Amino acid sequence: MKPLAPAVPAPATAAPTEACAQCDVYRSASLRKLGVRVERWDYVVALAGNPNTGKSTVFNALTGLRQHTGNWPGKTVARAEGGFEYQAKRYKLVDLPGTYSLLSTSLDEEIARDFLLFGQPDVTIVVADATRLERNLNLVLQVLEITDRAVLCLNLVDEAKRHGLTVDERQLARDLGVPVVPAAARFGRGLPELLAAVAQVAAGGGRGPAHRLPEEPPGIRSALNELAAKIRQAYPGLPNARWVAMRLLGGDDRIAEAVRRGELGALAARAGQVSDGLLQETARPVRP
Ligand SMILES: Nc1nc2c(ncn2[C@@H]2O[C@H](COP(=O)(O)OP(=O)(O)OP(=O)(O)O)[C@@H](O)[C@H]2O)c(=O)[nH]1
Ligand SMILES: [Mg+2]
Repeated sequence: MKPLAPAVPAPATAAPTEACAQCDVYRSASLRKLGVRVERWDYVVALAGNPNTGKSTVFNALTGLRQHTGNWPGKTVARAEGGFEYQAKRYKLVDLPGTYSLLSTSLDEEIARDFLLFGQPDVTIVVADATRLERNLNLVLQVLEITDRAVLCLNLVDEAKRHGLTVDERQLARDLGVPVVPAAARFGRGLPELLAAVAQVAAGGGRGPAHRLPEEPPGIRSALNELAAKIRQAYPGLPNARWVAMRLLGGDDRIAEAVRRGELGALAARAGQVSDGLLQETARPVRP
């Protein structure tokens, strides 16, 4: 019997070249939205940022889920989780409530702060509003005190352009020591570059010297140094002892409790394992 249609020759496939990795089409094609199916993952990625900056818009675009988005702040009140696969790695993405700071003065701030500190995401994407960069940088700097495994997603660049604002993202990346990706998430712009930057940081690259807040006031310097030294002694390997000391001096009950209950010990152990390369050696397998 004759075939109904002539056989279509298989398309010629060539191995991707180095140039392919720079191409948006190639990069987007390696994204697979996993919705809520994230039982196994290689990396955990947190989405943090001020309210109303487009975190859930980025979350939806990458996972294919439909977190509520809208034109007023405070829509995301608890953390939402979803997943995506990119260049053969599986990522669990956690959408955090919008916060102006991580000083834990409200439930939202506590949820976001606790996740960044105790959840120890492999990468934190801070979504910032390019039209209100100065205000947004407050949170960015606080996040960088906790972790340098971060990517700044400079969102709403379409709005910024409408207002005649441009941001020198290269200079900003140099100043902060983390990748900065301009984006207009509502229109899908910048997302391929964001994925590439996240993958790079997840794999341990992409960062310069971490930005740290300028010198603290001399009045508290010696107390801070003394306390930080004790914390380092008690929890060798803890990546942000100075930040913990600062919070303790600021009377942060949550951190004091974490020190008392030994929760910081678990963090230090994991940080130590990572730096020893133990987790990498076991291929960061895919946690349960
Ligand atoms: N013009 C423009 N609007 C955007 C962009 N990204 C998101 N938005 C819009 O901004 C509004 C807020 O977006 P969300 O994704 O809900 O912001 P969010 O950061 O999750 O907000 P909270 O959960 O309240 O913190 C929505 O109306 C989005 O459609 C963008 O790049 N450009
Ligand atoms: Mg949201």
